[in-house]
Amino acid sequence: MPFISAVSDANSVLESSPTEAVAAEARIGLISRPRTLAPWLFYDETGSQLFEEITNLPEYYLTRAERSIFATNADEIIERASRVNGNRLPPTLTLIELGAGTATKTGILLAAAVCRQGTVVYQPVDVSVTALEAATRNIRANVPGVTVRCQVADYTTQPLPENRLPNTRTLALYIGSSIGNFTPDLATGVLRNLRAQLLPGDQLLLGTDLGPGPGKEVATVLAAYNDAAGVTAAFNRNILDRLNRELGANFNSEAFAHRAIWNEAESRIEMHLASLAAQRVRIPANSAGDALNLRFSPDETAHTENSYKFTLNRVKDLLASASFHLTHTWTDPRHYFAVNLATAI
Ligand code: AVI
Repeated sequence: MPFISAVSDANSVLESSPTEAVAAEARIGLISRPRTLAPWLFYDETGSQLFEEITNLPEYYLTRAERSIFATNADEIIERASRVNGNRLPPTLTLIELGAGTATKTGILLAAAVCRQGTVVYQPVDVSVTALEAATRNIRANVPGVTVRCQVADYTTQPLPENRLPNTRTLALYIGSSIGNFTPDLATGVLRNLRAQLLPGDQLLLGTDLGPGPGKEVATVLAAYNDAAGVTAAFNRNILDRLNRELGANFNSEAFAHRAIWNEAESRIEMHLASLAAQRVRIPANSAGDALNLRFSPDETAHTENSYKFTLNRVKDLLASASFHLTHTWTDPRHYFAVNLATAI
């Protein structure tokens, strides 16, 4: 799951219990100006279900485009990730997935890996136990030959599983454009943290959403975050409902409008919650401090998410900033999305 605040800040917040982390994050974000609410707050049980719904929306092209790239190129992806220089034995790949969720697209890559090497060890890492249970059920039912070893962890702060066998190579999957939910500096930090746990020659498969350009209108990107059925609006407002449920706050989430805007200068979609009127909200005293009495003026916003959109050059530079060398990129026929393979150097 993505986080937007500084990795070091997120560390200290997330090391506490879930409710304490929510209380601390809400306090830090809601007293700052402009107000913010970190996007990891989206993903309680309701938010995770809403996100699953988003991935099936007609406007949310990202999931379909990435899945189609896997469906067309899975064998080549696995072959390239296994490639060696010279005449050494090809390594056996172990697949680790950061922020695996329910692993719906990953089965395509796992099936290709089983086809190539007979069996495969798959290690999904996620903060959500429920998502990992669903991932395990899904992979066990659909891809024979896979040994699933789950790890409940926040991959931005906690170490990845480590039990490497001889002649194995790690293929780390960081797909779904989750990297796009970090500012550029933090994105480099997340990839450096990953790189520090890999060996030279290990591989990273990075999914990135591409920015508007020839054949991809700004309106297409915007619609993905402002769907007609209002699911993304519900996903955004769920942060406020979550603060009510978990902290006893008294937000009226319907009194906040979902706003998605395209920030051209930063090449990102921003999501905000905008107060529809002058209103007061109270969050009772909790582990993070005294009660908070918040006053929202009409149209005052809380910034909830950034979703960066990339050029291929930007992807290459980002990878290089974390000591990965980009070796191949696959895109869908409309050039909406890119799947990038890189080697740890
Ligand atoms: C998880 N992440 C890549 C999604 C995105 O597209 O930035 C989260 C999301 N926010 C609104 N819709 C989907």
